[in-house]
Amino acid sequence: MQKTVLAMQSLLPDEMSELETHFRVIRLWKQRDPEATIKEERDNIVAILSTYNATRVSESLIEALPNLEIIAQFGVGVNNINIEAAAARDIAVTYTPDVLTNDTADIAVSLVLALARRIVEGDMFVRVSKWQNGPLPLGTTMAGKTAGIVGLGRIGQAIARRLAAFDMNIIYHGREEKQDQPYEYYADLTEMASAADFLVVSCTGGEETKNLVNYGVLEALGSKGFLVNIARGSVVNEEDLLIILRNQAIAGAGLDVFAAEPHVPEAMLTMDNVVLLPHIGSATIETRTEMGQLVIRNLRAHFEGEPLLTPYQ
Ligand code: 8YV
Repeated sequence: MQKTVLAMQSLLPDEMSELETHFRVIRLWKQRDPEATIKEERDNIVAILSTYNATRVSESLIEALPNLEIIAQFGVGVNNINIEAAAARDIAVTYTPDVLTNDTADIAVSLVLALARRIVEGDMFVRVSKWQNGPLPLGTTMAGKTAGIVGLGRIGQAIARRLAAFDMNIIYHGREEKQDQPYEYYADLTEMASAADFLVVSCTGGEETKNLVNYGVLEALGSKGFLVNIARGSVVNEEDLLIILRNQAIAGAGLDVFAAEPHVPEAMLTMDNVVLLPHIGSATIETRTEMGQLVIRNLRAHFEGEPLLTPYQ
């Protein structure tokens, strides 16, 4: 008999079909009464397919599923999963690192470019025929400027390599200095923000980094500084950011992530000094295909008694 997977969100159609050749899949988002479905299926569900913006894998959900063996996350950030509750029950957790690193780093660089060179503003400027009345205000040179990376993990390093290729100076902040990295380390985030022209947030989300980038950090970035966030909305204090942007205490912000997606603070929608994206770091056909494949391979490996491909921790 096929094992039952509780899916919180769909994979791409091909991967979803492939998943269904190996497992019985319950699409939770399609259920009229998701809670009732979970109760009815509680003994059957042995795996969860989860993702950052769907039903959370909370302690109570984990407790409600006595036969749960594995949680396979579609994504690299796992802050939607109660990892401690899973560990306490010895439930395996897998995720999809590496395959999305390049695409996510590309989005960070796109936001740096968009802000520095007024790309989105320029496009609008042409479309609404403002060009006829004079030139777009000047942008900012990237070469020679300093990018301060918050979180020099896999994605942070890929961003650093890309921005270094634009002749930018790279510095970083994180929990600890990385001996194998050539960039200057700042133990203090506010100090790094003072030294940076672009503050690029690429650390993990969750309680540990909640509101890490606050008023003081943004103020230190200064009126010529730009903020880019491709990590999690929770890392930046959104209220502080709104005040700072309103007062033009920084030059601008490029955001792919928000505190309560898909909600974007109303005030941001009319600001000229922001570039807003709908969380598209990993959103390419190639990467989402690879992420889906990795989810399937991890699930299969678990139930076939093989080592997991990408276990979390
Ligand atoms: C999402 C992400 O997982 O990997 C992450 O942590 O935030 C994204 O890649 C993706 O959008 C799927 O929902």
